[in-house]
Amino acid sequence: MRVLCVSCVCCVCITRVLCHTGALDVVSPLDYEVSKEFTLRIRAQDGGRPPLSNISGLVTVQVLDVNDNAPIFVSTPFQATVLENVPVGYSVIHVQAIDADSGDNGRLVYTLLETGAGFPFAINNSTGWIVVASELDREAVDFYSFGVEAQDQGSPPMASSASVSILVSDVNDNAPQFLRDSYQGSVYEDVPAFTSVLQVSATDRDSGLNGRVFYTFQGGDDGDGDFIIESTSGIVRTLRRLDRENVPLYSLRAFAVDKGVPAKRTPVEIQVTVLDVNDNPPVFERDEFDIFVEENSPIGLVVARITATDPDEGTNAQIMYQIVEGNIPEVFQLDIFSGELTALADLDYESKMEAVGGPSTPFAFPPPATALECLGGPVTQCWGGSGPCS
Ligand SMILES: *[C@@H]1O[C@H](CO)[C@@H](O)[C@H](O)[C@H]1NC(C)=O
Ligand SMILES: *[C@@H]1O[C@H](CO)[C@@H](O)[C@H](O)[C@H]1NC(C)=O
Ligand SMILES: *[C@@H]1O[C@H](CO)[C@@H](O)[C@H](O)[C@H]1NC(C)=O
Ligand SMILES: [Ca+2]
Ligand SMILES: [Ca+2]
Ligand SMILES: [Ca+2]
Ligand SMILES: [Ca+2]
Repeated sequence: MRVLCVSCVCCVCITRVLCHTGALDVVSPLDYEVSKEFTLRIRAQDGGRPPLSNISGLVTVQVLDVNDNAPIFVSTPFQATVLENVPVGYSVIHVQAIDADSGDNGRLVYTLLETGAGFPFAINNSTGWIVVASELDREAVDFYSFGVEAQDQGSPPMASSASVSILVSDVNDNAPQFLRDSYQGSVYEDVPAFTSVLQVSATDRDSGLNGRVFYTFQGGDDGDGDFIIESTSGIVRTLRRLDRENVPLYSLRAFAVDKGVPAKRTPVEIQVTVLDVNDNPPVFERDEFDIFVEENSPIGLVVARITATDPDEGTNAQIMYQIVEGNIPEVFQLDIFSGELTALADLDYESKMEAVGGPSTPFAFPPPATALECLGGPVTQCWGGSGPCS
């Protein structure tokens, strides 16, 4: 029996069945992603009269996948923000591509593009999760932009790429840093309150409030309240009158504090030297010196050493002695520097002495000066006696 014609009974219009030969041709494009399988019912008809046919023949056509779809990234571009202190391994962002193919033709492997050695992000090549691979530091790099590629495992493979940007956000991980290890300044003891002495300055590498610095003595040492520090400028000022004779040197301790939460603070040592002003007159040890000279003392003998002290410093404390009253005729000689009082003749005089503190000429130098009486009376009494007066 010869089959005259084989034709398609129940099928979509993708095939053509040729009569006589029964060859099955594809007449329109197949798409595995649309239909993976076709089931065709075939009619066979003979050339008899009447012709007999049989339509029970079933043909199943399996469409095989070929790699004809490239991966497609969804929701590009990818953007993420990550805190700079997240641990290594932290998942930052999921980049995902889809591939309509099946099997290896749709199995995607992700890689990062344009990333050199030491790049702080890595991608899980199967999931597409981008993770932190090494410690981040916003103060070094605060923004990353790179590419990511998804490649299927078809043959030949198809790939597509997308861009990823990651913003590294700040954490208060830097303490303020002073520009110098310590600060030194000096100020005269007589300056008015609120005189500026010096300025300290610190920087903070963080951003925003984490990097905004203010200054304070709180928790440090403000010289028992003798100094203040301006919180924004860092200028150290006197808060009241100083006294070098009381405190010649201040060792202060200030802090630079940022406004992060929690705040970071850095201490710094500040030395303030108080410079002397000639604000103290010399002071005699006593108001009165009673000097007794023995009977047969030779003329020219040092009968006393007058001493005064001056709490000031340097030339402000250099004392010169002079007799200001009562030495007429000249019976005493007072050494201007040593204060040695020498008798030049018989003693029967009231004398007045002055000690002048301060540099340059003792006479022209302005006060303070203290006059002191040296009483000659008792000396006269004792002149002829032996031993102290009674
Ligand atoms: C069609 O062919 C099948 C398989 O050879 C057979 O079993 C069946 O009886 C035939 N049908 C007719 C109507 O001849
Ligand atoms: C990628 O992610 C999968 C699923 O979470 C995990 O099993 C695998 O270990 C990861 N690969 C790497 C290299 O981390
Ligand atoms: C994916 O990553 C794993 C672990 O790093 C590696 O062993 C594997 O070879 C990678 N696969 C491809 C296709 O690169
Ligand atoms: Ca594919
Ligand atoms: Ca900081
Ligand atoms: Ca920081
Ligand atoms: Ca002084």
